[in-house]
Amino acid sequence: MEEKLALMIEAARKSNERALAKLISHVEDRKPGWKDIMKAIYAETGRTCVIGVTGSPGAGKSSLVGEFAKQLGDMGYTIGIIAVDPSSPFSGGAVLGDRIRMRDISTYKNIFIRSMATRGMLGGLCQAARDVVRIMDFAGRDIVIIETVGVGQDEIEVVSASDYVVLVTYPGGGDSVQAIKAGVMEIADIFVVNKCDRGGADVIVSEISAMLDLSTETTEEIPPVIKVSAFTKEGIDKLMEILSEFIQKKNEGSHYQKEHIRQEVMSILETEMVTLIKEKISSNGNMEKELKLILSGKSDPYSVADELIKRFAVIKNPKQKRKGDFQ
Ligand SMILES: Nc1nc2c(ncn2[C@@H]2O[C@H](COP(=O)(O)OP(=O)(O)OP(=O)(O)O)[C@@H](O)[C@H]2O)c(=O)[nH]1
Ligand SMILES: [Mg+2]
Repeated sequence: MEEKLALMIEAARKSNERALAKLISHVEDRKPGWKDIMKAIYAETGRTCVIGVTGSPGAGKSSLVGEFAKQLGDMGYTIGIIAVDPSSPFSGGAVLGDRIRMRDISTYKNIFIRSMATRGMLGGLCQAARDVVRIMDFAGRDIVIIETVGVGQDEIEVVSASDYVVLVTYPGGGDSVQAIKAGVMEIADIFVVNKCDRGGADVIVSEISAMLDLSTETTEEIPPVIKVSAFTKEGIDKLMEILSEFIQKKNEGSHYQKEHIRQEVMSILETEMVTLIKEKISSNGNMEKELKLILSGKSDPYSVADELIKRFAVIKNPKQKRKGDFQ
């Protein structure tokens, strides 16, 4: 490994925030040596408790994350926050709002904040988030909180890779309970109804509880549903109590671990395979020959895809490599 990278790792190990930020950028941008960094730090990770916070836009996720990050910081934990920005042009205002709210807490010495775009993440958003979590973990963050708007499949995947998932909703958010995306409901470990200072929260709490009663198997534990207000701080104590239990449980060993690792290896494989095949294709005439065959009616996209997979991704006998096979 390059000496510069080794030095960066060494400084991040000692919790140097500049080195931590640089290391994250290096890996996020997939600069040369990124994988060596991840390999080098892996053995020293796995300690951090990862809390995913998701929910409808404007539910108060950032306000709540700010609140419990401060409290956890005061309890002596070091915190990393990953704010996954909705990079859609429609939510430009929300991103700015996030930054302002996040700025309030970024002056806390125990809190390190990192924003992440949802688009254009090399290697996929979920893997990028996992990598950032892991680097923060290596740099000694006890707790990493990931905030995402629970709208896209990618984002659901991001939170599902967390140890615990907090789902935030609020009264007045339209058809709030119906708005909870299928797929998020199942992965939530706690349901938080925010903005209870406004009224109407009890109705949402009962609706969610009724829904959980119906959908949860009798052998499963029903996740808690609590109402809070990031403004008046009502219910925040209860929320902190539950989060502390999560953190405690994580320290005793997470049952998700094996499944998470399986998913991670699959996701790394998927992106690496696609990258490799793309490279092979572009250095082998960029499919010009095959495209001509399709255009002239002599082949079709399905057969070409099959043929390219055979040619570039399947090594039948590694000793007899053909030209164009993976090296
Ligand atoms: N009345 C009331 N308003 C709140 C509460 N918490 C947050 N808000 C307001 O709700 C709006 C959205 O809050 P955010 O914390 O940015 O919500 P978010 O879920 O992070 O929003 P996005 O990241 O844009 O999806 C802001 O105007 C907050 O001031 C609360 O407990 N009560
Ligand atoms: Mg937010």
